[in-house]
Amino acid sequence: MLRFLTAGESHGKGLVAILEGMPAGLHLDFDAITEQLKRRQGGYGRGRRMAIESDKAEVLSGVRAGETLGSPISLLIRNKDWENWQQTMHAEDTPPPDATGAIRPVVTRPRPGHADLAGVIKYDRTDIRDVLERASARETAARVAVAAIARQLLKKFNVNIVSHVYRVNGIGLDSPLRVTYESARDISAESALHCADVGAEAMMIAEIDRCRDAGDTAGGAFEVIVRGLPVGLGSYVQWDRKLDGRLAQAMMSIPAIKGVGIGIGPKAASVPGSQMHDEIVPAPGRTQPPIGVARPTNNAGGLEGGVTNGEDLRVSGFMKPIATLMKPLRSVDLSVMSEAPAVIERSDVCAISAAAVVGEAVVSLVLADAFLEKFSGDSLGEIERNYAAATSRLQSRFKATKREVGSA
Ligand code: EPS
Repeated sequence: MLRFLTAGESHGKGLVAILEGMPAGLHLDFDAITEQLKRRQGGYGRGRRMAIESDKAEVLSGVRAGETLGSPISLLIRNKDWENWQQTMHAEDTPPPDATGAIRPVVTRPRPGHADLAGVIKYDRTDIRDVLERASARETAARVAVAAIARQLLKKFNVNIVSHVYRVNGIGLDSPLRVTYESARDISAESALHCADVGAEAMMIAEIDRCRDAGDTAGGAFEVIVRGLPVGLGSYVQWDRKLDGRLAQAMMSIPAIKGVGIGIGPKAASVPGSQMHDEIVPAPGRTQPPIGVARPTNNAGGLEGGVTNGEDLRVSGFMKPIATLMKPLRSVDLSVMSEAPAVIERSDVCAISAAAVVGEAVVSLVLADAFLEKFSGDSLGEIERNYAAATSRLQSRFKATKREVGSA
């Protein structure tokens, strides 16, 4: 079982994560972890915080001389912004004598759409800062870091994960299925929004500008596409083993994600069966995976019965607009219980590009877990042997079927 926990406040010393269940013997590419963290920080519409940070994960345990040991891998991402917050965010009773930064006032006016109100009531706090610091999407940096390790395991088995942003508010492409794996893979790292369609991207950027000028915020939609998955990850035999359910839980745990789609997604409710289901045709030469059949369409998004079926996995995420508005919505000042505008915290206008990178991350973690379930082993070598045995079993099975059909 692959599992992880994260900790850390947005303006505390840093974020930490522990990843357990990675096999021993995986050679880690540290630059690839930094690369994923950098991708998460980018995208048109991000706020000033991202100009302060240049996220990098220090590996504290579980790796020796570049190779995983099978023991828990712990990571630390330091917050550069900590030096501006020590007087406000110190863990000690009183700020240490050398504490830097300003003393910030207590936050008492909850933002509609953020965890502020529910959080202060649930945890019985008076300062909303005690809630927003952990509810902040800054936490996703820790998930991206552990997922960067999970995706290195998947890559060893030729599983590749890409994403694309296809909508900002109501503007953009009507369906993510119009974008191929190849065109999502080939989007430049420098692209402003990581959209596969340059014309649509220009309109989406204009929408973000419009929102910024109006003191408003934007949400959007993205899709994660995974190529190279073996058939048979997940299972239909029990509710909590269905891979679509596991992916949905992971995607919905990303801050501000309000909906998840697999393949055609919610549109599945609006088309007849003849237009929904992906016909099965013979493909005797197919090697990736070697199952002897193919699908001309992929509305199912690579999953049937909660099990991977050999087609690209396609998972989309729908993000609500950021909850901090520069032209704030009505709220209540909880210190005096009278109407007041919601607090304005530094924030992003739109974080859809970052959400897409986080989407890739959570999908990687679910898939690595399901992969280890199927081909389990304590070392990479053991997993490789299990994987090779399963592949050769498929090859011989579908070769045999072809011969039988031919001789009939
Ligand atoms: C974020 C860090 C935060 C925000 C954003 C995401 O930094 P700060 O609060 O210092 O500006 O930019 O968080 C939110 C939008 C939110 O609502 O919490 C990050 O690292 O992704």
